[in-house]
Amino acid sequence: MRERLVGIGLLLLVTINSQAQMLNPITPAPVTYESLKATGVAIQSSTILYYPASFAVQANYMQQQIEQQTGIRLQLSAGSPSKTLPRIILQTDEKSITRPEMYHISAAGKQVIITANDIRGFVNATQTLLQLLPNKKSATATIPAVAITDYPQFSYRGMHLDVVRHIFPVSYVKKYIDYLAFHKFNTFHWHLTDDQGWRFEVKSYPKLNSVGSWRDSTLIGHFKDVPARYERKTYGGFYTRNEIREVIAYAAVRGITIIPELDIPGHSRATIAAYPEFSTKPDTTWNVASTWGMYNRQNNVLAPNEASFQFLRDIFTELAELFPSTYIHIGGDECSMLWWKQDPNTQAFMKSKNLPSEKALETYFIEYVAKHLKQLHKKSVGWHEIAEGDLDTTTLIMNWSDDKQALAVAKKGFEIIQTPGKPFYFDHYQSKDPNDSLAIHGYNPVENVYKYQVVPDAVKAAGLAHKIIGAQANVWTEYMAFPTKVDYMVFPRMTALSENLWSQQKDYPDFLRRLEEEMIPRYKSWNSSYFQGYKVWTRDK
Ligand code: TNX
Repeated sequence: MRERLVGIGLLLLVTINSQAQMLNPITPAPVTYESLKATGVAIQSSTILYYPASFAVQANYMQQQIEQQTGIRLQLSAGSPSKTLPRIILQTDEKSITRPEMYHISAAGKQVIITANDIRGFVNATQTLLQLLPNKKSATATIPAVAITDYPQFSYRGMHLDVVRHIFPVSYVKKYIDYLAFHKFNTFHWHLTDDQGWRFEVKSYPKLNSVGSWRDSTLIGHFKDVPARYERKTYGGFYTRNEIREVIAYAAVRGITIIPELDIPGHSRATIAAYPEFSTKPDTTWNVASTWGMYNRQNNVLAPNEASFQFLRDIFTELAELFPSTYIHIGGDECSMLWWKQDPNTQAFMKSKNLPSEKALETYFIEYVAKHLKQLHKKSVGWHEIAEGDLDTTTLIMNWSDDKQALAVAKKGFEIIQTPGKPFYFDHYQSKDPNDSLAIHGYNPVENVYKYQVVPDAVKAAGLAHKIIGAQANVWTEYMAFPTKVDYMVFPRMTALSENLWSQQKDYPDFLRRLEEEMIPRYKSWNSSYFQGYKVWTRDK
């Protein structure tokens, strides 16, 4: 009898609770979100934020972010919490925090407790806290009574940015990193070199900057337009070593790893413009490319000679010294075989090394650099074209093709980051409106990004699901000349991707509700020119 009464009591409680229940406002959706039957925690400038000394940087970050959003500057204290209320306590706990990047928030009455064990855990909790707080300035603000437990589905959650086809100011690169942190991504893939320019300051080969960082003109319109039109104006630039250090430090506070990419042995036109001796025709004066879609159209490959290999050792050493990331991206995509086929010296080199094909020569280049990086205690990442030959399977593979390719690479033993052109290329259109702003081609609406299955069925069926460690979207900037255009192309797709990668439970209608109610106002407060037609341009159109 007593048990039955308790049962009824519980039922009542649940009903009352669900009446008072606040729908989850957080994106990406947390693992558990429980709205508590209690009063929320009102914070103001006298509220103290207590933190463990080892997470001082993240406590500062949290203080700064809350102030930026609400105008309330919390007091910081590294000491053990006094009895003064209200208070926010950051703490670590080996028992309840069982995995990387995990956090727990409980807020009720006069106290918020945030538990995490690593930098990313506290950074992730900060983003959730920001979404619990009102997005406006006031003297006091209330954090609703909640209990949240949260951790990511995939360990690699990345966004890429091509700063070659167009370069963006350091201030925007930082803003982009803020976008990533807000969406609980953990990796920024910085595409620093390509045919159209060299974008980081180098000590050992100064002409990479004085020559390779600049092009004399830039294509106007689509690269397939006939006739092609150009803006005849010098365009370019590069990030100084100090600027790069500044960006790395900025990202580190936010738990974001930066993987820099230096794309070889193709996509090297800017390199051979600066140093023709690394090309298959050393007597040629090459220009830095001013058009896009170079594959098989213009010579842009490194030649396999001693000068080139010395260059690769030096330049990757510089890169590895500058960037703390364990992983360095060495490119390897779209390497045209044509120029190697036509060059007698390259053919002689292949013969001397017993390389049966140009494809094998490409693998030779990649292996050469991967081995060098290993000596520098770095690991390599490359586009899926490199997953051939005897390449060491510690190299991480980014698959920009389809599910079949993912399966083939997984079968070879590699770990994979999924970046399929469909739907994770954010340089593709997100509408079929003929008046939409110029993009590369294709149709990748936000719904496709949300619903794409990162681990394809075929990979699961082969028992290789564990080989897929996560995914990323790529932002190639041929048709994005300004930050406003980048914002337009990435939002709301970046938000959809973040939930696809973070959350186990997906619910598209609920995502759209949060997008409308919570995220669009955020985009606006970031002054972001997001794509507005996301509800019209769905998967079926
Ligand atoms: C292919 S996919 C590229 C980029 C282009 C992009 C345009 C890959 C690794 N390389 O160089 O910018 O297509 O969508």
